[in-house]
Amino acid sequence: MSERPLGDLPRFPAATRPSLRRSVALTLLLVIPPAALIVLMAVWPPGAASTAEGVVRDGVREITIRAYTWGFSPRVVSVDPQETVRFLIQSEDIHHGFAINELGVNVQLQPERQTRTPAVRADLPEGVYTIHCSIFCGLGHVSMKGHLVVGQPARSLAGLLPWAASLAGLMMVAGFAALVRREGG
Ligand SMILES: [Cu+2]
Repeated sequence: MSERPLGDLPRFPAATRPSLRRSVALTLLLVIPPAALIVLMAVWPPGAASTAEGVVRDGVREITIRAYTWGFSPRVVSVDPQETVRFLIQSEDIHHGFAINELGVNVQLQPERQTRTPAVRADLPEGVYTIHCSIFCGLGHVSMKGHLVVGQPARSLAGLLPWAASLAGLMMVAGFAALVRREGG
């Protein structure tokens, strides 16, 4: 083996195969944990465990929510169809917004203060609606979201779409990274 002339050394395949195997392993290592996390979050939203109950006062259910950089707690709020609700939102830090387009709710939250929305009736078809921050509050602003669940909607495939898209995006980035590594060495 050590007697083999230099000219016989397999150059290209020997040089690329181990590095390809390494980059595939690295890619899997980088992709699997976040992908598992995305799938987990899609099928089992952690916020669902802490759905807000609220207190009924004069026929209006008052639901208390904390807003912070960058999220809402609880992340999921469930109401009954046609129920009248009011949100009491406490900003834990800076200016945020609290908006549910379908209910016509959009309030500004003052830093470290509680803001009450008007009482609104959940006159909506059963389903999942987005709660979002409506005031730009930095890097994570676009991800500052929650869900309003009206009634008991069946879990729809459409709800999984954003997660599937995230997963696809992650795979593309990983694939590209593997390709670059392969090209590079
Ligand atoms: Cu924001």
